[in-house]
Amino acid sequence: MAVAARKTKAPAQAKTATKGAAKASSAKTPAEKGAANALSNMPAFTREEDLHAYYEMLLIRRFEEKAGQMYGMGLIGGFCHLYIGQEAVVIGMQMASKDGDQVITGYRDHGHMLATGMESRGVMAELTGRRGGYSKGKGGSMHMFSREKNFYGGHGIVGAQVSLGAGLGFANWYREDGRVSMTYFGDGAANQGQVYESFNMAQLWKLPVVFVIENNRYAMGTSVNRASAQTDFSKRGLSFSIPGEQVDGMDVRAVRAAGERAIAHARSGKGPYILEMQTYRYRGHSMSDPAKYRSKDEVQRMREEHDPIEQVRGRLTRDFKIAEDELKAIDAKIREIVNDAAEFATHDPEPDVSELFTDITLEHARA
Ligand SMILES: Cc1ncc(C[n+]2csc(CCOP(=O)(O)OP(=O)(O)O)c2C)c(N)n1
Ligand SMILES: [Mg+2]
Repeated sequence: MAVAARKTKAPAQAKTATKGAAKASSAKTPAEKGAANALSNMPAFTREEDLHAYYEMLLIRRFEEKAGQMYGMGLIGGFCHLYIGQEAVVIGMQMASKDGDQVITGYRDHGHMLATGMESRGVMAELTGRRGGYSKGKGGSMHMFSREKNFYGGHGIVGAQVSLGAGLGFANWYREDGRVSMTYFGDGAANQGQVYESFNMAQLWKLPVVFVIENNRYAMGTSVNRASAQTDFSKRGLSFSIPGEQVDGMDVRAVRAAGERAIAHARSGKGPYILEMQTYRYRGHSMSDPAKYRSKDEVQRMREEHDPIEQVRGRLTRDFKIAEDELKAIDAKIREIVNDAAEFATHDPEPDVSELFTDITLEHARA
């Protein structure tokens, strides 16, 4: 009933949608875009904003490097998908968002958790299956949540988070609380059927959702060109008149600028918005992937020419004259946080056996 009543209030947005889609058609490849960005009128960051972005992205990078090491040492079991290379996406989006906005993503989720302010200790201890972990050591890498930080997981089923993210948007719209659901998924997930059911409903009801497609060019070992009939993901909402943009996801400034446009659109009641973040993962799909489907040169080129952290570092030293020592101090502080998390995650006890019978549906059925 509330749905019908509120639906009539939502203004038609056909105009905005056509405009956004038309813009997307002229998009360039990430490499071209990276080069163009250097010359174009990219909205500049202040010194403080660049320092903030640097700190936040480096925290994710160092955390993930440590997680990779700990996996190698046998301290982390199961699957472990690292976010190295993609840091600018979630950090730029967080810089564009407001307190209360929600984040939901797939299994490549450690960066999103840290970006929402979840503690390194709790995330690392969950990876090692210890009781101080966010899911008491019972969920692992793909199953962490924090209602306090508005992080809604952590989902191992490809595409599942898209419908759930639309659901978060529905709750926001129903409660009229002004929040926006930022729903992240990959280029591979973008080919899932439920994504389009979610797009349809989100646009029909003008739900405040930003669909962030992290196009890192591969879905496990399959390149985007082999798996997708339409590789311009900003156009994936055309049938539903959802506007979309392609964004240089390696440049945190481009991400924040696009994030601000998309979030403003969603928050103002105009409905969902799609952002295709053109990004790249440096590591394999998961820790068990030797990544033989791509050349070492390709990875090396992305690292050397487009690294999101190096871009900010360059601006800090060149434009803001930040001394090397100051950057080293930031790095040292981050290493301390990450080492502390690793130490905690190594020595915290495993959950008690009795925990096998808590947090399960049966518990509530009995009560
Ligand atoms: C429904 C479902 N199908 C298949 C899988 C196996 N699987 C796990 S990750 C993945 C690839 C997804 O790639 P993408 O969406 O591009 O995300 P990325 O790993 O690149 O971040 C697949 C097929 C799964 N987990 N769930
Ligand atoms: Mg992918």
